[in-house]
Amino acid sequence: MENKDIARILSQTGDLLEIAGEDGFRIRSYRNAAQSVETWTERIADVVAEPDKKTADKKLIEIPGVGKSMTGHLREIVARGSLVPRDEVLKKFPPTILDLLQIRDLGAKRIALIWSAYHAGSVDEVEKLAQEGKIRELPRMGEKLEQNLLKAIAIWRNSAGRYRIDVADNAASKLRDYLKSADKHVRVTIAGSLRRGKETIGDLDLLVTGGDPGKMIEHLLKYPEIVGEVARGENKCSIRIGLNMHVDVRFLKPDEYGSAMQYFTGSKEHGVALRQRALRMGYTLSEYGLFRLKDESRAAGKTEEEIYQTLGLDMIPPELRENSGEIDAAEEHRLPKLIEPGDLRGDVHMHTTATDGRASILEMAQAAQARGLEYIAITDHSKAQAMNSGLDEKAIVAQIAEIREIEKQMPEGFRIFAGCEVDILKDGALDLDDDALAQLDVVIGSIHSHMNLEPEEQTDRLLRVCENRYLRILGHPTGRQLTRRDPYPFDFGRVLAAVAKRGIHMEINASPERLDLRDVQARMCKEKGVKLVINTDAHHPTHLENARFGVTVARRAWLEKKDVLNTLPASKFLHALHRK
Ligand code: DGT
Ligand code: CA
Ligand code: CA
Ligand code: ZN
Repeated sequence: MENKDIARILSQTGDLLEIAGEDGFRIRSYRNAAQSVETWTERIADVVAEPDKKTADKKLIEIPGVGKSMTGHLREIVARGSLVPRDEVLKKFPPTILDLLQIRDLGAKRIALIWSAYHAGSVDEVEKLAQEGKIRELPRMGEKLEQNLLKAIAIWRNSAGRYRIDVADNAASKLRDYLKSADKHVRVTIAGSLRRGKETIGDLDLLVTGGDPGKMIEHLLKYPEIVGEVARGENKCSIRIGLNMHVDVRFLKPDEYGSAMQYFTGSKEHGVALRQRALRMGYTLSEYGLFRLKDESRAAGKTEEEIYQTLGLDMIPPELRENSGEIDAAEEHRLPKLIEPGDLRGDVHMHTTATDGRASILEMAQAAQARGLEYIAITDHSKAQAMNSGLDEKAIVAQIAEIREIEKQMPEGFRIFAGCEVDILKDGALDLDDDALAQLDVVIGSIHSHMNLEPEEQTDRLLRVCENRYLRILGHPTGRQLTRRDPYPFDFGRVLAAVAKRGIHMEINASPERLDLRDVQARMCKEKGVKLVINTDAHHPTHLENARFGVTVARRAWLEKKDVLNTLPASKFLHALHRK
């Protein structure tokens, strides 16, 4: 269990207490603890596991907002995924109340009001109330909120039960390591949508070979993070782990490993197309192997490469297996040589304590250098982001000077560019005057407000900002937040054309909450000759590692190294960024 899982259970407890009308002090104590647990750098599950309870408790009490009784709660959460006060308060409601907490625009206060007025404790019930216009009758709620609520519920239904790629990736790696620890001959491969790098993951699919399936299943069922067994067969076992994530584990014979990997990596559509091709060529392809139709003899199966090769195809990287042209390209030897994480040399979107980041300029630069990068840009918010203490012209000019000084403290050759994530205002103007913009190395324009304009107006706003000669990168261009917020509606094709014409670059924002642009749109950019920049939008040094998720999106978009601007060394990057 990770700190953020623990934090989620604590904040849920606070929310449930609020819905139940408990007193503010208890609610605050859970929320405070949740906040500091979430950002605590040491893994709390590891501290709890230390053999010496006294030293462990001492460490736990160091966490702000954690006192004696809270250390007990932390231990209980790590041990069984809940705590008594949560279980107690949850008894007052139908368990579906937890779903309501996931709906954006709701929150504990509003759920409490809805519950006390209508005794509605599920998404279905609240949706019905909103449709009937009954939510607007409650204090401070109104028709607008009712509409937003209906939209938020639709988004929730679409994404419910799907996990962000970072969450799935972390859970899968841990389970893989655990399975491998059983025996040194065991091989474990992560298959399914996670191997294809999809932006959200429905469930995990793991393939295991080497080792006795019966014994391996026994080992699997002792996994500490298991919360339930779903199904168990001779060569297959499905479990639930952590916060109820479903996992399918399959145990395979070595000579079937390649065909099973091929089958269970998917996508379903790619698999169907490949099996049709096999039939046309006189084979039958299944998870057990590739067999000749005429005499049922085995033609391939041990490795994926050999299957693709026998079918006359170059090896297709998992990220491309969506039946969107990859089979023809593999036949004609024109698959792209996909970009790799190690190709990135810089990261030019990140925040510091000057606005809403949590580390200094120097700390961000040192962390980037330690990760092997050669340059970064500091891009704090502009003044329209008053809530995040956005910088005005004067503050930006001062920060530029500060950056030039701090760059000198870095080892020879490492560059810190001065940038800004400038708000795109409602009318399409940038939020800083030209004098300030002209002094910046990297100007990213992003929309953070007025996301609900009519599509026409939103398109005009974006077209207008593309006319600004200082804009070099369009930041998180569609504004979506995975499982939380749809993109703001606008005409992507028209904006892309304007971006292409003005020599502006599109961002692939690698934050797993965004992944924006998404794969299909990034591929459209490549087709229009627009270069991409893969940025982490880091607010903390640890976020720099999210770059790999951006690379995954880029790979799914068929991008090569040359399609991504920040694969260039620093001076060439800067030059290319400003070329129009
Ligand atoms: P997910 O879990 O919703 O994110 O997506 P996947 O792609 O991981 O789907 P999942 O877990 O249902 O199945 C894993 C792979 O197994 C899938 O990508 C392809 C294969 N597969 C599963 N069911 C079928 C099926 O009915 N037909 C075919 N051709 N392949 C299937
Ligand atoms: Ca899956
Ligand atoms: Ca599955
Ligand atoms: Zn932003």
